[in-house]
Amino acid sequence: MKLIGSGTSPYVRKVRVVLAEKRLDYQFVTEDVWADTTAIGQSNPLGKVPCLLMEGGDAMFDSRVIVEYLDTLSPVGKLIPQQSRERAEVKSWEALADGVMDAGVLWRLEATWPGRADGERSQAWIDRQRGKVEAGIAAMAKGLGDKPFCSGIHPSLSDIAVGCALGWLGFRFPEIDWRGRHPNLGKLHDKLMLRPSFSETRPV
Ligand SMILES: N[C@@H](CCC(=O)N[C@@H](CS)C(=O)NCC(=O)O)C(=O)O
Repeated sequence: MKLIGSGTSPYVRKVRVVLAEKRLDYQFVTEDVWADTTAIGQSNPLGKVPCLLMEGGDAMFDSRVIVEYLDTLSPVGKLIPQQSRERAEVKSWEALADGVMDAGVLWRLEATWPGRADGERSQAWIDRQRGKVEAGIAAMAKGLGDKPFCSGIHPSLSDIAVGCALGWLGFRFPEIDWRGRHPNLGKLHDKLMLRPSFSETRPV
């Protein structure tokens, strides 16, 4: 398998962490989807990473589809439970963490995307997305409470998705003090960073 991605994308990191936790071999192919010359459209018509190229060349996206597929490939370290209720809980955590990243990406693009002239940037839109990021962080902190992991008693895709969202916020928006405001999220993130899957994929 080949994973097309970048070292900064939190969605790509989520897939890389899952690949590492599942001990699955793959080749990492970096692609700058923002470059005029990007070839990502040949694999993903949406022009986004992550994109998984399977043996035979078929392409799979997006990150939620990929991680769900990867979890079925090996019984090692099951990350998404089979039982419907528990499964929905983990997928909800992933939706929350991905939603924080989605809003953060929209915020960042509105503020920095070179294709938009300064006069075209909307502070109201930035504030709207920032509100979602802040509300999402608060919801993650409340949902985690004083539990060791987001759902269940073992690390799962919930923790991976939350860890990737927090790591990316720290990378792109260091001014957001989620760690100071929510020590439980800081504790979870520190614990995840002890795992090679996380420490070896920190955003660069
Ligand atoms: N929902 C997608 C989001 C992927 C995404 O937005 N990736 C960004 C990189 S962080 C991207 O490739 N953006 C390029 C673009 O929007 O043109 C997923 O979970 O994979």
